[in-house]
Amino acid sequence: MALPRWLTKKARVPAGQHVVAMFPVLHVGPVPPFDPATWAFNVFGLVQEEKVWTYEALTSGALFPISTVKADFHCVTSWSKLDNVWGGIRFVDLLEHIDVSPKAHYVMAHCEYGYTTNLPLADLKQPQTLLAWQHNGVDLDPDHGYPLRLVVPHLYGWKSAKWLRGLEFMATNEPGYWEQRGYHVYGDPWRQQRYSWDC
Ligand SMILES: Nc1nc2c(c(=O)[nH]1)N[C@H]1C(S)=C(S)[C@@H](COP(=O)(O)O)O[C@H]1N2
Ligand SMILES: [Mo]
Repeated sequence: MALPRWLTKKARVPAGQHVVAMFPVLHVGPVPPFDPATWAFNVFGLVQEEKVWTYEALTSGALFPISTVKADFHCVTSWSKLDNVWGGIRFVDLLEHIDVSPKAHYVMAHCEYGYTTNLPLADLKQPQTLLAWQHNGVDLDPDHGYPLRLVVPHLYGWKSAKWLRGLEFMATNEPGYWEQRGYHVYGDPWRQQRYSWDC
């Protein structure tokens, strides 16, 4: 009988990836400043009612339960960082407070300075998908996305949008920042979906 994938570290690393010990910082553009007094999280698009939450409302634990998820992280540039413990709120717990139109099947993540990435709603609904502000028990470094980042560990790292400011519900799968520049529209590391021409 084959060993389950999680029993061996080697089996947890997709083809074309290598494990790193440190936590690389990778993004385009500068690291944005954060002012909790003016920061707001916006939910818009195909929803019955648009929502705006303050940082306090989102992260206090009063509206949305705080969860941790342990997961490996795979960047398309070939590094993988194993065993990250992310802290934040699960997308599914956020969804409890959003009246999504039945026409919505995709979501665009919107970040500071215009970075975007597109995801199927079904992938955001996976229990390991978080809106996170902690990594390994401490607040994220601003470099790694503080005050809020998406963590979608089953897809390549560019989908784990840092400095997240909103989610737009959409009927069609519109390409985000890297997807418009040749990256794969879905980005499954287990199928090496790096570029748009990969199956
Ligand atoms: N806003 C924003 N989020 C982003 C990026 C970016 O350029 N801008 N880069 C992505 C890429 S390609 C990767 S691999 C991860 C890296 O996360 P890290 O810097 O915390 O390791 O962030 C993702 N999130
Ligand atoms: Mo990446």
